[in-house]
Amino acid sequence: MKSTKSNNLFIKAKKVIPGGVNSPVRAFKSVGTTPRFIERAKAAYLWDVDGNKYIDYIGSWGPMILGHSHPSILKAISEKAKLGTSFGAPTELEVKIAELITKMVPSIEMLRMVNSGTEATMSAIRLARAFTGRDKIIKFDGCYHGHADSFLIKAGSGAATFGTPDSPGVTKSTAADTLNATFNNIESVKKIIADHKSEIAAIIVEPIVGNMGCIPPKPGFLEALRAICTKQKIVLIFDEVMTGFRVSAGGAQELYGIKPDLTTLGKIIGGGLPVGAYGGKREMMEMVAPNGPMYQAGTLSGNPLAMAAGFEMLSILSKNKSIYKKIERASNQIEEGFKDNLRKLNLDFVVNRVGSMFTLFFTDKKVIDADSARSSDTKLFGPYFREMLDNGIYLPPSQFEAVFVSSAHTDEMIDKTVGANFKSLKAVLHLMK
Ligand code: KE4
Repeated sequence: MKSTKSNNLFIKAKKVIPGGVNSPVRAFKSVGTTPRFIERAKAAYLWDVDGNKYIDYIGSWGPMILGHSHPSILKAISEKAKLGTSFGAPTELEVKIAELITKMVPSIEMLRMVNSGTEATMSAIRLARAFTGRDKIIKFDGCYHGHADSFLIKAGSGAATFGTPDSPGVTKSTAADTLNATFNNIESVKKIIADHKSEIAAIIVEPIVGNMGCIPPKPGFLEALRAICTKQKIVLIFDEVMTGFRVSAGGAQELYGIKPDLTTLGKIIGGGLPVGAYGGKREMMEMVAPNGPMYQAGTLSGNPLAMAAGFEMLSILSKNKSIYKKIERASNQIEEGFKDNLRKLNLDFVVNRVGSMFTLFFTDKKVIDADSARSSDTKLFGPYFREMLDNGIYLPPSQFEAVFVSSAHTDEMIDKTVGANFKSLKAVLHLMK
């Protein structure tokens, strides 16, 4: 596939944008090829500026569960745009989408709209700190909650439970308030709580991890988190920016029947436009300004165009639960096809899947946490990614991201994808250790 125009654009982009992209993962840094500059998208297809066509499994990193350029979402945006784009004042649609979300996700009694998942998670931990009067938070090694300082903290070395900054510019004092536990390891959580009695404001978790690649919770893990938080009066925050409305209409909390205290949302909630939200128990949310003392604000929060896209997306999902059955069937077809290919090639790589989120890990270890995910052969992932791209399959350009299937992925596309997977694995076999 030629990529002349993308290559030329990338050269120009790197002169005026850091790394040539407006979000790092888009730079294809870990897969050793030039990012494709996308011109347009429709259903499950993308076309790049060189005219190449791809079956898309990124879906804008989650929002495109109904496929791209969905007619009624485009219509909702264009109709709303005729009435103006932003007022900086309350609108009826904000009330309607908030009411719809509180119906779809019953643990959310009240919510506040923001403009990204990062804003949602940073606001949620501020609220948890305000509500409890405590400073520290527990996150899980390998989970990603956006780029706020409190989250860019990697696990301390060895037994140290104190985190260390995972990026220059994050201060040591900020890092001291973020403690890293191990996903799927409840003992690691108990140890941190024992070491930091009554200092912990919140535990924030991706209930199904997408940011180490897809890692499901072990049976009982989320239940144990819920029990510990209830007992210790720690705020349990489910970061459902990725899983919200993705794995079911009520998110991971509906799938696993767990009620968090606060939930953060993003991606699908905006129907492809910039929207995040945080919400949960009324007694907590009432603390948010202007009702209460916890400050949080945003010029474009609840923006009419974004609300129009999000309300249409959520309305479709809430009224047509059969969409989830359709996506489940398609995702299962891909998973079984990939596993068939692995058997034929005598490879024991791991496929983790929950609903329409899945990851093929280039490792033979069960992937249950950050360490096991990191045992993947990332040197092999790059050539595999490039083979798939050349076969017209557009995967997330990192071993540590989830693949997303939409309701627009057809049987024909899935057959092509499974076929490309076999060809690509075969092509890189010689590189395997
Ligand atoms: P945003 O600020 O990117 O809207 O959301 C941050 C965020 C928070 N929580 C979870 C569970 C998330 O997955 C994300 C963002 N996800 C990444 C993809 N893994 C966004 C892609 C990117 O950074 O460009």
